[in-house]
Amino acid sequence: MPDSPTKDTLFSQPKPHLVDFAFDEQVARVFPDMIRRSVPGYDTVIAMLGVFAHHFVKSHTRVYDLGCSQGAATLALRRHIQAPDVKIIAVDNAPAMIERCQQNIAADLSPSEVELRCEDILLTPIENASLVALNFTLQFLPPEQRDTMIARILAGLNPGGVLVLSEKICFDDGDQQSLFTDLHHDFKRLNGYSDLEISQKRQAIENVLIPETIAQHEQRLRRGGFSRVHVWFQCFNFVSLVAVR
Ligand code: GEK
Repeated sequence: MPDSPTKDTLFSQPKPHLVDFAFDEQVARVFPDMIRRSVPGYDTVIAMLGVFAHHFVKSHTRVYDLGCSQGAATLALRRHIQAPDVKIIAVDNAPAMIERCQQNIAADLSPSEVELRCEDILLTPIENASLVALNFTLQFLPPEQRDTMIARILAGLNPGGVLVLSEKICFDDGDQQSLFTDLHHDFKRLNGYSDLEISQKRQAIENVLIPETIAQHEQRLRRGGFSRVHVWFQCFNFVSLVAVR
């Protein structure tokens, strides 16, 4: 049977010249399949965003989904916001992602208003926020811009507001790094990716996605001024942290 047009086969053929990974039309077309088959725990993290929304989102505030892609996190948040007069601001700088996000939001009937913005998240004004989601997006910002991003989020969060930060991570301990990398690649293999796909994707993304350790994330969040910082989820080399202002 031929592959479905939305199955991720982008790296299945040998590529003589690998270019850096970009969130273009080709990637956007297969993105929902790609992220589920590539990020262990992705569906759990998305589902639990609904629990964070239920717990933290207050009436008359804003919720931000920074690096929203096609709106999976936005929709999980929106479906569990019970407070009235909440506006969700979903931001991505890839037009091909925002276009699909727009269609997905339009097909959802939850009451909270959603504003979509196609821009760099470093430029998004953040204010009166009760929840900010940075779901696998900070990892794509140049490391020297990450402190600024976190400081902007903290400044825009109301007291008691929360940042949910999900990231691919690396480890100081070489044995742990190689074991968790192997387990991640096994996860991808079991999801149908070939060794060629795994190695070509790895090369294409290595200059674009720069992971940090859990300690680096925790230190940045504490240094920024968050009062409580906890890891609430980890699956191999992927984590999600909750940071309360
Ligand atoms: C999800 N959160 O499904 N400004 C705006 N968007 C950016 C920037 C930037 N500077 N850098 C990267 N992006 C989503 C998954 S994907 C994760 C997030 C992944 C966007 C980029 O265009 C892409 O859509 C998203 O961040 C990262 O819950 O592909 O591993």
